[in-house]
Amino acid sequence: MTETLHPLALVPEDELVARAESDPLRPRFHFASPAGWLNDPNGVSQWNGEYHLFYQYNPEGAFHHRIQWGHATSTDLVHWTDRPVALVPGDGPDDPDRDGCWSGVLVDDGGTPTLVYSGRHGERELPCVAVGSPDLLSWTKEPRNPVIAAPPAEVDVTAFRDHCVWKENGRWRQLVGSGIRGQGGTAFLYESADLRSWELLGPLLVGSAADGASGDADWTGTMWECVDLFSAGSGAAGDPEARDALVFSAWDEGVTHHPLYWTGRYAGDAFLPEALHRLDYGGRHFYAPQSFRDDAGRRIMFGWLQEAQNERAAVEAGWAGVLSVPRLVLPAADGSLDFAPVPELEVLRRDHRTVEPRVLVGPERPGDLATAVLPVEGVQLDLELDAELAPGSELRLGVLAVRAAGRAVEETAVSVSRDADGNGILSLDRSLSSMDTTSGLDRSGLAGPVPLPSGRVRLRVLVDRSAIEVFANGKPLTARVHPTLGGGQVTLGAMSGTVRLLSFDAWAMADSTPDGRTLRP
Ligand code: DQQ
Repeated sequence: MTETLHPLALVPEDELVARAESDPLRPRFHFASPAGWLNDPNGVSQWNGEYHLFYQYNPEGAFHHRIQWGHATSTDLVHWTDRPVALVPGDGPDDPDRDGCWSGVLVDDGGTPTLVYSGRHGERELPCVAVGSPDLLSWTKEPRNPVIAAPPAEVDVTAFRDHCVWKENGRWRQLVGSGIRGQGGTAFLYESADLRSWELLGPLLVGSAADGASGDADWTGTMWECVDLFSAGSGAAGDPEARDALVFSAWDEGVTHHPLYWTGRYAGDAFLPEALHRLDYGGRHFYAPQSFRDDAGRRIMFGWLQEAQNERAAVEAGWAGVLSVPRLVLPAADGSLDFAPVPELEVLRRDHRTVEPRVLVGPERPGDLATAVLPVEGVQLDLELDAELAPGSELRLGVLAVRAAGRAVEETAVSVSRDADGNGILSLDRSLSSMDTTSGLDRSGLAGPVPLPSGRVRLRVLVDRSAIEVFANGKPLTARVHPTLGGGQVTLGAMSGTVRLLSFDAWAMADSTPDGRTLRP
């Protein structure tokens, strides 16, 4: 019998894992699917002490099609074990999820693990429910799916999908991401006694797509994907640092823009916004984040690091998409949120190196180089530095570098600058990060503001082959790069002004995922 392949499935399924595992650009301490396509993190949670990570998965190949729910578990948030696929689209023509099991969450329904997800049928997504066995390894779909039959009547919605579900005063509440045509993104709020029968309470908050332009880094889009409502802080009553946050990913006509969040107050059936913030300066490279509170009371977030290469290149590589490392979400001093890799990640650190404190002085003439190659090298690194920037100075850290005759052949550069007024900017320059001209690489520059109290910056940079996560005083910038030379030099210098390097620590990072995985565990 000849199998009919999806038009994009250039790599036979039995070769996919070998192809993905042999790709030198595949991250080794970030979670990726065994091969094929991965997008949003779903159902992130801790259940009976064990961490669960579900994710949007296509084991047929590195393209988005008839999405399933992959599943992995961990006891330490670092090493993950593949588990059987949790949800696959229904076979029947009328099955509400016959075209995909899209994003959703895991909740504890009186001891029964329960998934709430978006079933896709044709071009429409509707809320569906599945219940799990006590070990969370097999799932049974609710026969009455979809549990909400249609988007709110008399509202012209741009889309209607993705879920945030919680229990409040003994009743379930649910947000479904959406948008009101002609107005902006929104999240519809529902209530239920049993997770099966839902009453619409109304939109929690409606954005305004007319504010700003679609190219703006904080444009809120025409639809809000993957809404996530939580209280950031210790969770203890009366915590003065507590604040509510409504996270969403701004979407417009099929374009995934960037993750944003409102801080403000969730009260009654509404969210009273105080300020809008960019969640990650990498834009679509940290998309569709989802968070949970773990048993220790920490809020932990994962995001999807989209590809910087085109679909053809990803399909040939046999894999696409990787998750961020788990991040702590912390209240920041200015009322926003800060983010940091979970400390558990440090178990992967090897071969500690330091660089002596020194004063870095920018070149006398702009364009000249004042960059030193450090005695640290690798394509899997954890770098931590502390520096003090004088007004008008810029610190530059190059990674994944290959230098010849004092010039970068390939290099990805992280910069922190402080202007004359003391304002800080974190940026990533990918213009020289790859010599590849055939994969349609996204080399756009990425940047955003960082607080620099007294000019001080604590910079943390995680380099994992094609995945880069930067944290500057708690503000993250995530990106993907596709160098061709395999270089791992690290360079440091001042581009202008004077920078005092106070400390620099570097570690090689071990692999967290063994090879030899199977596509359908
Ligand atoms: N991805 C899912 C949707 C969600 C989008 C489909 C965000 O549920 O809206 O794979 O990346």
